[in-house]
Amino acid sequence: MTQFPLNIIQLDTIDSTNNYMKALLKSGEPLKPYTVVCAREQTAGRGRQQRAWHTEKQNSLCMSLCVPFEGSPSITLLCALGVHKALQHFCHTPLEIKWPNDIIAHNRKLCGILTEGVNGYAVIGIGININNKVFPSDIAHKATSLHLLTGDAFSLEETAEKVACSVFEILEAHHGKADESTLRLYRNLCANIGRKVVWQEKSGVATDIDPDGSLVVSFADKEEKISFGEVTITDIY
Ligand code: BTX
Repeated sequence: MTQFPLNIIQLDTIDSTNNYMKALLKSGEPLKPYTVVCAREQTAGRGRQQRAWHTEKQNSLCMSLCVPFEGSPSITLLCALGVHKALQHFCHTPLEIKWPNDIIAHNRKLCGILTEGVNGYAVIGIGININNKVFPSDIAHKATSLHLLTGDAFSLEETAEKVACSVFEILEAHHGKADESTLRLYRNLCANIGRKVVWQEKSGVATDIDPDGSLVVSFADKEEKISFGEVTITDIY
């Protein structure tokens, strides 16, 4: 894996590393290349649609990085592939991607990614359960961690560096846009494909990933390309 000269801003406690990165970008201060914001503790971590993201001091990794946004929504798929590649090095359990960008193992969420746009940049927030042993009751049935998967303890710093380098590597190699080779890789890792899914209370079967990054779902009446909203896989969380 390519080593990038990361500029890591290590924070102790922050509301959200994505908020911190967005404020940096809005301030107009030039950012050093390969800047990564990491926090030991996040007090108001966010998922998509303003859902809460749970983190635990010392055990959870919360980090944000940013890249100039070239305009393709498929950047989200590339980020998921970059994180997947880095995390798969740490465990033997086959990891999958739940569209668009959860990393899952045994049908449980190991990592969530929140991509937001600001001032021509994509801010990519990555939350990974690393050394967590237990989770709050509302997510206990759907969360897992690298520790629970392997029995090992991991360095948050080392994991952050590997994940950041892997994401920068794939984004640079493909100019922030999924191409045929990355789409093929994504389809092979995507947990949705071939399974029953529900979107906006309609059931269907996910059949493909479109080059623009949307999920193709075959419903009883027609096929649709889904680019937003929550898609639930029927038999998992
Ligand atoms: P999401 O909206 O797909 O997932 C959020 C949902 O996942 C929650 O509603 C809850 O059910 C479940 N959940 C919450 N915390 C966890 C967890 N630790 N493990 C497993 N499941 C959980 C996913 O959003 C995107 C998350 C991005 C988080 C990063 S952390 C760094 C950056 N800063 C920030 O505020 N957000 C990002």
